[in-house]
Amino acid sequence: MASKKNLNVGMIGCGFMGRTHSNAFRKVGNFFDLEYQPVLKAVCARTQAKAEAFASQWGYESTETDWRKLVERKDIDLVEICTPNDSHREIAMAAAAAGKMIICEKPLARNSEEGLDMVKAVEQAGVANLVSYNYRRVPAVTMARQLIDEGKLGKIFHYRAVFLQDWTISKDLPQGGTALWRLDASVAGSGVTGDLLAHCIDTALWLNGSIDTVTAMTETFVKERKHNLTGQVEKVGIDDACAFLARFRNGSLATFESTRYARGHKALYVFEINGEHASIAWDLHDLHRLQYFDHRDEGILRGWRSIHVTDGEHPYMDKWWVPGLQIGYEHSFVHQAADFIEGISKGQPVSPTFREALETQQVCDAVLRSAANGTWEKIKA
Ligand code: SOE
Repeated sequence: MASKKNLNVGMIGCGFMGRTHSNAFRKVGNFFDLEYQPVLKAVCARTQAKAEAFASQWGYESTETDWRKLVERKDIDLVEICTPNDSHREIAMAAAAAGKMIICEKPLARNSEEGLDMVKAVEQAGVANLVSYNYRRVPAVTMARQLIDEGKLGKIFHYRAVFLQDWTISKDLPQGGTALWRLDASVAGSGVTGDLLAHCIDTALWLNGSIDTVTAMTETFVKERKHNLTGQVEKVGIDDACAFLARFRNGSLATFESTRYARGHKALYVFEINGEHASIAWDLHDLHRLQYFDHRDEGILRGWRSIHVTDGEHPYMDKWWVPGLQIGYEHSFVHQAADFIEGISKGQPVSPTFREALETQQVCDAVLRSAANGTWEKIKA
Protein backbone atom coordinates (compact mmCIF):
# COMPACT_ATOMS: atom_id res chain seq x y z
CA MET A 1 0.00 0.00 0.00
CA ALA A 2 1.30 3.49 -0.87
CA SER A 3 2.56 5.39 2.15
CA LYS A 4 0.22 8.03 3.50
CA LYS A 5 0.74 11.73 3.28
CA ASN A 6 0.88 13.66 6.51
CA LEU A 7 -1.83 16.10 7.55
CA ASN A 8 -0.30 18.29 10.25
CA VAL A 9 -2.89 19.39 12.78
CA GLY A 10 -2.59 22.52 14.92
CA MET A 11 -5.10 22.50 17.78
CA ILE A 12 -6.13 25.76 19.43
CA GLY A 13 -7.99 25.17 22.68
CA CYS A 14 -7.66 22.44 25.28
CA GLY A 15 -11.17 22.13 26.69
CA PHE A 16 -13.87 19.52 26.17
CA MET A 17 -13.90 20.10 22.40
CA GLY A 18 -10.11 20.09 22.12
CA ARG A 19 -10.32 16.58 23.58
CA THR A 20 -13.08 15.32 21.27
CA HIS A 21 -11.24 16.55 18.16
CA SER A 22 -7.82 15.31 19.30
CA ASN A 23 -9.27 11.90 20.05
CA ALA A 24 -10.85 11.83 16.57
CA PHE A 25 -7.59 12.66 14.81
CA ARG A 26 -5.73 10.04 16.81
CA LYS A 27 -8.21 7.29 15.92
CA VAL A 28 -9.38 8.09 12.42
CA GLY A 29 -6.39 6.54 10.61
CA ASN A 30 -6.86 3.26 12.47
CA PHE A 31 -10.42 2.76 11.33
CA PHE A 32 -10.68 4.57 7.99
CA ASP A 33 -8.44 3.96 4.98
CA LEU A 34 -7.46 7.51 4.08
CA GLU A 35 -4.86 9.15 1.87
CA TYR A 36 -3.70 11.41 4.71
CA GLN A 37 -2.57 10.46 8.19
CA PRO A 38 -3.21 13.19 10.78
CA VAL A 39 -0.14 14.17 12.75
CA LEU A 40 -0.79 16.00 16.03
CA LYS A 41 1.84 18.67 15.40
CA ALA A 42 1.08 21.44 17.88
CA VAL A 43 -1.38 22.46 20.53
CA CYS A 44 -1.97 25.97 21.80
CA ALA A 45 -3.28 26.94 25.25
CA ARG A 46 -3.14 30.17 27.24
CA THR A 47 -0.47 28.85 29.61
CA GLN A 48 2.60 26.75 28.95
CA ALA A 49 1.67 24.35 31.76
CA LYS A 50 -1.75 23.69 30.27
CA ALA A 51 -0.41 23.27 26.73
CA GLU A 52 2.28 20.86 27.93
CA ALA A 53 -0.14 18.80 30.00
CA PHE A 54 -2.51 18.52 27.03
CA ALA A 55 0.33 17.72 24.63
CA SER A 56 1.59 14.91 26.80
CA GLN A 57 -1.92 13.52 27.40
CA TRP A 58 -2.88 13.50 23.71
CA GLY A 59 0.47 13.12 21.97
CA TYR A 60 1.05 16.55 20.41
CA GLU A 61 4.63 17.06 19.26
CA SER A 62 4.94 20.70 20.35
CA THR A 63 3.19 23.53 22.16
CA GLU A 64 2.38 27.22 21.68
CA THR A 65 0.82 29.81 23.98
CA ASP A 66 0.09 32.36 21.24
CA TRP A 67 -2.40 31.11 18.66
CA ARG A 68 -0.98 33.54 16.05
CA LYS A 69 2.34 31.71 16.17
CA LEU A 70 0.60 28.37 15.65
CA VAL A 71 -1.40 29.72 12.70
CA GLU A 72 1.73 31.08 11.04
CA ARG A 73 3.81 27.92 11.44
CA LYS A 74 4.87 26.43 8.10
CA ASP A 75 4.53 22.90 9.46
CA ILE A 76 0.78 23.25 10.16
CA ASP A 77 -1.75 22.28 7.44
CA LEU A 78 -5.00 22.29 9.38
CA VAL A 79 -6.01 24.70 12.13
CA GLU A 80 -8.59 23.38 14.61
CA ILE A 81 -10.50 26.15 16.40
CA CYS A 82 -11.74 24.69 19.68
CA THR A 83 -11.81 27.97 21.63
CA PRO A 84 -14.74 29.97 23.05
CA ASN A 85 -16.96 31.63 20.45
CA ASP A 86 -15.59 35.18 20.77
CA SER A 87 -12.27 34.14 19.23
CA HIS A 88 -13.57 32.09 16.28
CA ARG A 89 -13.68 34.99 13.85
CA GLU A 90 -10.21 36.37 14.56
CA ILE A 91 -8.50 32.99 14.49
CA ALA A 92 -10.34 31.85 11.36
CA MET A 93 -9.50 35.06 9.49
CA ALA A 94 -5.80 34.72 10.36
CA ALA A 95 -5.74 31.00 9.55
CA ALA A 96 -7.42 31.58 6.18
CA ALA A 97 -4.98 34.39 5.38
CA ALA A 98 -2.14 31.99 6.19
CA GLY A 99 -3.63 29.48 3.73
CA LYS A 100 -4.54 26.88 6.35
CA MET A 101 -7.45 24.49 6.21
CA ILE A 102 -9.84 25.10 9.12
CA ILE A 103 -12.20 23.08 11.27
CA CYS A 104 -14.12 25.37 13.61
CA GLU A 105 -16.16 24.25 16.61
CA LYS A 106 -19.85 25.22 16.57
CA PRO A 107 -21.44 27.68 16.50
CA LEU A 108 -19.55 29.30 13.62
CA ALA A 109 -19.48 32.63 15.48
CA ARG A 110 -21.38 34.79 17.97
CA ASN A 111 -23.61 36.19 15.22
CA SER A 112 -24.08 36.27 11.44
CA GLU A 113 -21.95 39.38 10.90
CA GLU A 114 -18.92 37.65 12.35
CA GLY A 115 -19.86 34.46 10.52
CA LEU A 116 -20.11 36.22 7.18
CA ASP A 117 -16.58 37.64 7.58
CA MET A 118 -15.35 34.11 8.21
CA VAL A 119 -17.17 32.75 5.15
CA LYS A 120 -15.65 35.44 2.94
CA ALA A 121 -12.18 34.80 4.35
CA VAL A 122 -12.15 31.04 3.69
CA GLU A 123 -13.76 31.41 0.27
CA GLN A 124 -11.30 34.10 -0.78
CA ALA A 125 -8.37 32.02 0.45
CA GLY A 126 -9.81 28.87 -1.16
CA VAL A 127 -9.06 26.75 1.92
CA ALA A 128 -10.99 23.66 3.00
CA ASN A 129 -13.33 24.52 5.86
CA LEU A 130 -15.87 22.80 8.08
CA VAL A 131 -17.94 23.65 11.15
CA SER A 132 -18.16 20.88 13.72
CA TYR A 133 -21.85 20.03 14.01
CA ASN A 134 -21.01 16.49 15.04
CA TYR A 135 -24.50 15.04 15.53
CA ARG A 136 -25.04 14.81 11.76
CA ARG A 137 -22.45 12.07 11.78
CA VAL A 138 -24.07 9.83 14.36
CA PRO A 139 -24.91 6.86 12.07
CA ALA A 140 -28.62 6.86 13.02
CA VAL A 141 -28.88 10.57 12.16
CA THR A 142 -27.01 10.08 8.87
CA MET A 143 -29.42 7.25 8.15
CA ALA A 144 -32.39 9.55 8.80
CA ARG A 145 -31.05 11.76 6.01
CA GLN A 146 -30.74 8.73 3.70
CA LEU A 147 -34.35 7.71 4.34
CA ILE A 148 -35.56 11.25 3.65
CA ASP A 149 -33.46 11.49 0.46
CA GLU A 150 -34.92 8.17 -0.72
CA GLY A 151 -38.39 9.69 -0.30
CA LYS A 152 -39.45 7.16 2.36
CA LEU A 153 -41.25 9.84 4.41
CA GLY A 154 -42.98 11.50 1.47
CA LYS A 155 -44.10 15.06 2.04
CA ILE A 156 -42.91 16.26 5.43
CA PHE A 157 -45.51 17.93 7.67
CA HIS A 158 -43.79 18.31 11.04
CA TYR A 159 -40.33 18.71 12.53
CA ARG A 160 -39.93 18.70 16.33
CA ALA A 161 -36.69 19.08 18.27
CA VAL A 162 -35.67 19.60 21.89
CA PHE A 163 -32.30 19.88 23.60
CA LEU A 164 -32.56 19.86 27.40
CA GLN A 165 -29.94 20.25 30.12
CA ASP A 166 -30.00 21.21 33.81
CA TRP A 167 -26.49 22.35 34.77
CA THR A 168 -27.09 26.09 35.31
CA ILE A 169 -30.04 25.97 37.73
CA SER A 170 -28.04 27.00 40.82
CA LYS A 171 -28.05 30.75 41.47
CA ASP A 172 -24.58 30.36 42.98
CA LEU A 173 -23.00 29.27 39.71
CA PRO A 174 -20.77 32.13 38.53
CA GLN A 175 -20.49 33.26 34.90
CA GLY A 176 -17.40 33.74 32.73
CA GLY A 177 -13.87 32.38 32.75
CA THR A 178 -12.44 29.16 31.36
CA ALA A 179 -15.13 26.71 32.41
CA LEU A 180 -18.17 28.99 32.41
CA TRP A 181 -17.76 31.21 29.36
CA ARG A 182 -20.98 29.71 27.97
CA LEU A 183 -22.84 31.83 30.55
CA ASP A 184 -21.13 35.07 29.50
CA ALA A 185 -23.02 36.64 26.58
CA SER A 186 -20.06 38.75 25.50
CA VAL A 187 -18.05 35.57 24.92
CA ALA A 188 -20.71 33.08 23.85
CA GLY A 189 -22.92 35.44 21.82
CA SER A 190 -26.06 33.85 23.26
CA GLY A 191 -27.13 31.11 25.66
CA VAL A 192 -28.99 27.96 24.69
CA THR A 193 -29.84 29.38 21.26
CA GLY A 194 -26.25 29.41 19.99
CA ASP A 195 -25.05 26.51 22.12
CA LEU A 196 -27.80 23.88 21.93
CA LEU A 197 -30.48 25.00 19.49
CA ALA A 198 -27.70 25.57 16.95
CA HIS A 199 -27.23 21.77 16.95
CA CYS A 200 -30.97 21.23 16.48
CA ILE A 201 -31.12 23.83 13.72
CA ASP A 202 -28.12 22.40 11.89
CA THR A 203 -29.64 18.91 11.91
CA ALA A 204 -33.02 20.30 10.86
CA LEU A 205 -31.65 22.32 7.94
CA TRP A 206 -29.71 19.29 6.79
CA LEU A 207 -32.69 16.93 7.03
CA ASN A 208 -35.56 19.21 6.08
CA GLY A 209 -34.17 22.15 4.12
CA SER A 210 -34.27 25.88 4.79
CA ILE A 211 -36.40 27.69 7.37
CA ASP A 212 -38.37 30.74 6.19
CA THR A 213 -39.74 32.37 9.36
CA VAL A 214 -39.58 31.95 13.12
CA THR A 215 -41.29 33.29 16.23
CA ALA A 216 -39.57 32.80 19.56
CA MET A 217 -39.58 33.37 23.30
CA THR A 218 -36.57 33.31 25.59
CA GLU A 219 -36.10 33.67 29.33
CA THR A 220 -33.17 34.36 31.61
CA PHE A 221 -34.18 32.78 34.91
CA VAL A 222 -31.17 33.92 36.93
CA LYS A 223 -30.70 37.61 36.16
CA GLU A 224 -27.39 38.27 37.94
CA ARG A 225 -24.36 36.12 38.60
CA LYS A 226 -20.90 36.76 39.97
CA HIS A 227 -18.41 37.10 37.12
CA ASN A 228 -15.34 34.90 37.47
CA LEU A 229 -13.02 37.43 35.81
CA THR A 230 -14.14 40.66 37.53
CA GLY A 231 -15.29 39.19 40.84
CA GLN A 232 -18.36 41.47 40.59
CA VAL A 233 -22.03 40.48 40.46
CA GLU A 234 -23.05 41.26 36.89
CA LYS A 235 -26.19 41.11 34.75
CA VAL A 236 -26.65 37.81 32.91
CA GLY A 237 -27.02 38.45 29.18
CA ILE A 238 -27.64 34.94 27.88
CA ASP A 239 -30.92 33.17 27.20
CA ASP A 240 -31.30 30.34 29.73
CA ALA A 241 -34.22 28.89 27.79
CA CYS A 242 -35.65 29.38 24.32
CA ALA A 243 -38.64 27.97 22.46
CA PHE A 244 -39.54 28.82 18.91
CA LEU A 245 -41.94 27.96 16.13
CA ALA A 246 -40.71 27.76 12.56
CA ARG A 247 -42.06 27.42 9.05
CA PHE A 248 -39.83 25.51 6.66
CA ARG A 249 -39.63 26.41 2.98
CA ASN A 250 -41.05 22.93 2.12
CA GLY A 251 -44.29 23.88 3.94
CA SER A 252 -43.68 21.90 7.12
CA LEU A 253 -44.21 23.33 10.61
CA ALA A 254 -41.72 22.99 13.42
CA THR A 255 -41.26 23.44 17.15
CA PHE A 256 -37.85 23.77 18.80
CA GLU A 257 -37.16 24.01 22.53
CA SER A 258 -34.03 24.22 24.59
CA THR A 259 -33.23 24.98 28.21
CA ARG A 260 -30.53 24.48 30.81
CA TYR A 261 -33.26 24.36 33.49
CA ALA A 262 -34.88 20.98 32.79
CA ARG A 263 -34.09 19.25 36.07
CA GLY A 264 -33.01 15.67 35.44
CA HIS A 265 -31.85 16.15 31.86
CA LYS A 266 -28.12 16.30 31.16
CA ALA A 267 -28.10 16.28 27.35
CA LEU A 268 -31.46 15.16 26.04
CA TYR A 269 -31.44 15.91 22.33
CA VAL A 270 -34.40 14.38 20.51
CA PHE A 271 -36.05 15.06 17.20
CA GLU A 272 -39.06 13.63 15.39
CA ILE A 273 -40.13 14.11 11.81
CA ASN A 274 -43.60 13.24 10.55
CA GLY A 275 -44.16 12.67 6.85
CA GLU A 276 -47.06 11.61 4.69
CA HIS A 277 -45.94 7.95 4.59
CA ALA A 278 -43.58 7.55 7.50
CA SER A 279 -42.11 9.13 10.63
CA ILE A 280 -38.69 8.97 12.19
CA ALA A 281 -37.46 9.79 15.69
CA TRP A 282 -34.03 9.92 17.30
CA ASP A 283 -32.80 10.34 20.86
CA LEU A 284 -29.21 11.19 21.81
CA HIS A 285 -29.51 9.06 24.95
CA ASP A 286 -30.06 6.03 22.73
CA LEU A 287 -28.02 7.35 19.85
CA HIS A 288 -27.43 4.08 18.02
CA ARG A 289 -31.16 3.57 17.45
CA LEU A 290 -33.45 5.13 14.86
CA GLN A 291 -37.18 4.84 15.44
CA TYR A 292 -39.14 4.39 12.21
CA PHE A 293 -42.86 4.04 11.51
CA ASP A 294 -44.08 3.27 8.01
CA HIS A 295 -47.79 3.51 7.27
CA ARG A 296 -47.28 1.39 4.15
CA ASP A 297 -46.49 -1.68 6.26
CA GLU A 298 -49.13 -4.41 6.33
CA GLY A 299 -51.99 -3.20 8.59
CA ILE A 300 -51.81 -5.58 11.54
CA LEU A 301 -48.01 -5.41 11.65
CA ARG A 302 -47.85 -1.62 11.53
CA GLY A 303 -45.91 -0.10 14.40
CA TRP A 304 -42.77 1.77 15.41
CA ARG A 305 -39.58 -0.13 14.60
CA SER A 306 -36.54 0.46 16.73
CA ILE A 307 -33.66 0.02 14.30
CA HIS A 308 -30.34 -0.82 15.93
CA VAL A 309 -28.09 1.10 13.56
CA THR A 310 -25.07 -1.18 13.96
CA ASP A 311 -25.04 -3.31 10.82
CA GLY A 312 -22.33 -3.15 8.18
CA GLU A 313 -24.74 -1.62 5.69
CA HIS A 314 -25.62 1.25 8.02
CA PRO A 315 -23.71 4.56 7.59
CA TYR A 316 -20.09 4.39 8.81
CA MET A 317 -20.67 1.09 10.65
CA ASP A 318 -18.61 -1.14 8.35
CA LYS A 319 -15.56 0.74 9.69
CA TRP A 320 -16.09 -0.34 13.31
CA TRP A 321 -16.65 -3.67 15.04
CA VAL A 322 -18.94 -6.51 14.00
CA PRO A 323 -22.70 -6.11 13.39
CA GLY A 324 -24.69 -5.55 16.56
CA LEU A 325 -21.89 -3.85 18.51
CA GLN A 326 -22.58 -0.20 19.02
CA ILE A 327 -20.52 2.98 18.98
CA GLY A 328 -21.12 6.33 20.72
CA TYR A 329 -20.73 10.09 20.96
CA GLU A 330 -16.97 10.25 20.33
CA HIS A 331 -17.31 8.40 17.04
CA SER A 332 -19.33 11.22 15.47
CA PHE A 333 -16.12 13.29 15.65
CA VAL A 334 -14.08 10.45 14.14
CA HIS A 335 -16.55 10.30 11.23
CA GLN A 336 -16.27 14.06 10.83
CA ALA A 337 -12.46 13.81 10.67
CA ALA A 338 -12.71 10.96 8.12
CA ASP A 339 -15.13 12.88 5.91
CA PHE A 340 -13.00 16.01 6.11
CA ILE A 341 -9.86 14.10 5.08
CA GLU A 342 -11.72 12.41 2.22
CA GLY A 343 -12.87 15.84 1.10
CA ILE A 344 -9.24 17.00 0.99
CA SER A 345 -8.29 13.96 -1.13
CA LYS A 346 -11.12 14.58 -3.55
CA GLY A 347 -10.72 18.36 -3.50
CA GLN A 348 -14.39 18.63 -2.52
CA PRO A 349 -16.08 20.69 0.20
CA VAL A 350 -17.43 18.78 3.19
CA SER A 351 -20.67 19.80 4.89
CA PRO A 352 -21.34 21.87 6.82
CA THR A 353 -18.90 24.35 5.32
CA PHE A 354 -18.63 27.81 6.88
CA ARG A 355 -21.15 29.03 4.29
CA GLU A 356 -23.63 26.28 5.13
CA ALA A 357 -23.18 26.84 8.87
CA LEU A 358 -23.85 30.55 8.34
CA GLU A 359 -27.48 29.62 7.65
CA THR A 360 -27.74 28.11 11.15
CA GLN A 361 -26.30 31.36 12.50
CA GLN A 362 -28.88 33.36 10.55
CA VAL A 363 -31.70 31.27 12.05
CA CYS A 364 -30.23 31.80 15.55
CA ASP A 365 -30.11 35.55 14.93
CA ALA A 366 -33.73 35.59 13.72
CA VAL A 367 -34.80 33.60 16.80
CA LEU A 368 -33.12 36.09 19.14
CA ARG A 369 -34.57 39.06 17.20
CA SER A 370 -38.02 37.57 17.41
CA ALA A 371 -37.71 36.93 21.15
CA ALA A 372 -36.62 40.53 21.68
CA ASN A 373 -39.30 42.06 19.41
CA GLY A 374 -42.20 39.66 19.94
CA THR A 375 -42.61 39.30 16.17
CA TRP A 376 -42.41 36.70 13.41
CA GLU A 377 -38.99 37.14 11.81
CA LYS A 378 -37.81 36.16 8.34
CA ILE A 379 -34.40 34.54 8.09
CA LYS A 380 -32.04 37.17 6.71
CA ALA A 381 -29.64 35.72 4.14
C1 SOE B 1 -23.05 22.43 26.51
O1 SOE B 1 -23.13 21.87 27.77
C2 SOE B 1 -22.56 21.39 25.48
O2 SOE B 1 -21.29 20.93 25.87
C3 SOE B 1 -22.50 22.01 24.09
O3 SOE B 1 -21.59 23.09 24.03
C4 SOE B 1 -22.16 20.93 23.08
O4 SOE B 1 -22.14 21.47 21.77
C5 SOE B 1 -23.22 19.83 23.18
O5 SOE B 1 -22.96 18.83 22.23
C6 SOE B 1 -23.27 19.25 24.56
O6 SOE B 1 -23.49 20.30 25.48
